[in-house]
Amino acid sequence: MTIPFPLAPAPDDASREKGRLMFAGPIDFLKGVVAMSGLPPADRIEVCFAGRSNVGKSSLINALTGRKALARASNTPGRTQEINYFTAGDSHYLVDLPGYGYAEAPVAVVAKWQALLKSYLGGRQTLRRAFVLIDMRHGIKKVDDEILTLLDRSAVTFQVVLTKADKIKTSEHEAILSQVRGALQKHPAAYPEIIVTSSEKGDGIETLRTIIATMV
Ligand SMILES: Nc1nc2c(ncn2[C@@H]2O[C@H](COP(=O)(O)OP(=O)(O)OP(=O)(O)O)[C@@H](O)[C@H]2O)c(=O)[nH]1
Ligand SMILES: [Mg+2]
Repeated sequence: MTIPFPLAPAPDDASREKGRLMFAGPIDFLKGVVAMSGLPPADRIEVCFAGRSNVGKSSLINALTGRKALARASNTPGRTQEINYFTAGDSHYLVDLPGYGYAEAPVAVVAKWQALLKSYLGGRQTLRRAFVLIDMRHGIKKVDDEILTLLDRSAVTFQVVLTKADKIKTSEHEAILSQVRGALQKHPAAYPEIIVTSSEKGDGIETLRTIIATMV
């Protein structure tokens, strides 16, 4: 029997080298966007990092680029409140998104950035893939599922990236993976491979670099 939604395989040497080169090259902060009208020209491959507040989006971008503070990461949920664009060479945009499912900030502020997040996820034509980050300790929750449904409706391919793998025991991985696989079954826009990562320890980072760099 084939497992639905297997783990992404380890990259071969040539692809890994492509990933390494791209992320060793220039990666720069371009701009923070607060309205759809502020998006940069849609002239290259774009991937974004979406997920609940505090799931580790900004930390993952820092791990990918090997820089501690390129994207602002913090223990305070709701740290990223704008759509932050980074350029990787001149071929890709990497996009750090505000988190969803965060209720502690003033209602009007949250509503504004959530609306922007939804417009972006549903309306950016050159968005090639949305990486949806899921905390490996928690699996897919209702708020995540709502975002996945939005991505289905907008026909945006999304790939699940499990984060903070270092925070749970390896023996607990399978149970979480089966919960995630079960939840993905009903999402036609789900890319059929899952990536397990730890920004802290480096797990999965090379694989994710390769996936981004070899995307055409
Ligand atoms: N142990 C461990 N901690 C992590 C990992 N990734 C992120 N964290 C921690 O989780 C917290 C939140 O990380 P961020 O990267 O700021 O999360 P975010 O998703 O960008 O959060 P918002 O911008 O608020 O939506 C920080 O304290 C990070 O150090 C990981 O792989 N392992
Ligand atoms: Mg962030």
